[in-house]
Amino acid sequence: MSFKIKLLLGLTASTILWSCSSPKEETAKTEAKKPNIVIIYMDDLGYGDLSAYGATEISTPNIDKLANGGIRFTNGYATSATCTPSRYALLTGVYPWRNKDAKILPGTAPLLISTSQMTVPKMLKGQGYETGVVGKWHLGLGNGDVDWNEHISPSPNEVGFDYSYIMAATQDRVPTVYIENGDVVNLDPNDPIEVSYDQNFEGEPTGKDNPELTTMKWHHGHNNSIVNGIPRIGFMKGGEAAKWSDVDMADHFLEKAQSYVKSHKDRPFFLYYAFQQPHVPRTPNPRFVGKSGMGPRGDVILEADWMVGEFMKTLEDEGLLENTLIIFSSDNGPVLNDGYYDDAVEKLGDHTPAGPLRGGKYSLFEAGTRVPFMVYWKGKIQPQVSEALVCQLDLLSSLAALTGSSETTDDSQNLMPTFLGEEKSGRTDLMIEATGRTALRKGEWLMIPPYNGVAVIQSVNIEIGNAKEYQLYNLTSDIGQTNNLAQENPEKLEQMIGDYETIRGE
Ligand code: NG6
Ligand code: CA
Repeated sequence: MSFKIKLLLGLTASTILWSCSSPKEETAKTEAKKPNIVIIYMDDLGYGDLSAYGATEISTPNIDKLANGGIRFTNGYATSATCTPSRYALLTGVYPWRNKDAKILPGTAPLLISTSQMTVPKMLKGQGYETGVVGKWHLGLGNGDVDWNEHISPSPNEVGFDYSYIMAATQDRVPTVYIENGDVVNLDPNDPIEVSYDQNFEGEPTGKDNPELTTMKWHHGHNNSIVNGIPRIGFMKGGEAAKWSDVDMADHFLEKAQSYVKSHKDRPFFLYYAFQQPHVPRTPNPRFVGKSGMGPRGDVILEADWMVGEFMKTLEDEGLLENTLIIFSSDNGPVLNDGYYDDAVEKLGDHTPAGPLRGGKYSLFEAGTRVPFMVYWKGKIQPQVSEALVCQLDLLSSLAALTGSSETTDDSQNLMPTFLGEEKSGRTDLMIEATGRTALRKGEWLMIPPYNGVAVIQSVNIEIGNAKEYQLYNLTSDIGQTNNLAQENPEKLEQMIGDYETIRGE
């Protein structure tokens, strides 16, 4: 190369560098100041399931580090007592009862979030973030007619996530495969996948007809296709090579979450890391089997705790801990027998998954929606316990405020100062939801309107909050909701009914 050309190239390069690098560097600097954001989301973890929340029969040292080194909320809520609606609210900042389809979805349901809707990852993308989801999705995929052998769209990638590595619905629902950016992982084109929630495929065994092929016994529901010895909800045929290994699922998601962090450490990133534990089927890896003495439910809580520790180590090793805001919570409260015989009831011992709360998953009583909720940011948040009323619904507006976006919704409140521990108060009220029913929390009061239907779902043995009369509880003096004050306190009840109707728009 001649000197002249070299000079020219050099000049051009330096001109480009000089002229472009300056504003670029500026952007990089501003972006570097923006913290990474991680939401660690458990599935069916109860208010009393962590030692940081008072559990004495189980020890969760890694999750406790987040709780004790950050803010531990004692009035932190999912919007709902089941998965899909809570996840919908978490990601969109919209109350799930505003969307009639926000209920537990089958694996074949269409995408619940509209591609034109604002979401946490979309908002963060607008603020310069890379966005990823790893783990349980359960918000539907496609437009209702998914061909699992083709590229699936819309998927998380069309509602704000640059990267997605997910299971479609739940661990107990087909299809039992991983999906990366809309494509089933390890799919053999010669062995196409077929999925139906209506009828079985000819000649395929089911949990109902072929109990001899199962290694985990179903108790209610869960008697359709058998995968890895576990009978599931829904029918599936083919896709043998793509089927996940249940006992390796937690390790698999951990590895994906860790590599996401490592490959995005130079950008502000948002990672929604959605664990599958301790939802059924509980399938601890062999190295956790028997560790809790409580059967698989306890074992997978220990497994999840270990995963959180490993994930935190990755953030630390990559030098990201001081610049990463971590939110930890659960999508709904605890359940013991949720459809399989897995010793959750038999080996519970003195453990109280709901802590002092009444009810559990599916319930309008507190244990349905009040969940572990903590926010951790090393060096930034002073460790403390907060009694402020906060909800996962508020993350959209709060994270927007944190990152310089003005996005908000009617339902999602900017509680960033509360999440950072700079402010003691939270929401004044919150409408909670359980299997389509709603109840109002306001201040220290909770009002449940009358609902028809069973008081207890017998199969899971949980009181779900139905009663013929109004229920009014003072949660400060009666956290266990044993004393219905509706009759004694007609004025309060009247006010609560009025507020309830205003919020519901009735
Ligand atoms: C229920 C399932 C339960 C669980 C739940 C969803 C039966 C009888 N029960 O319908 O096992 O899968 O749906 O849980 O099928 S959630 O945490 O994803 O909302
Ligand atoms: Ca759940």
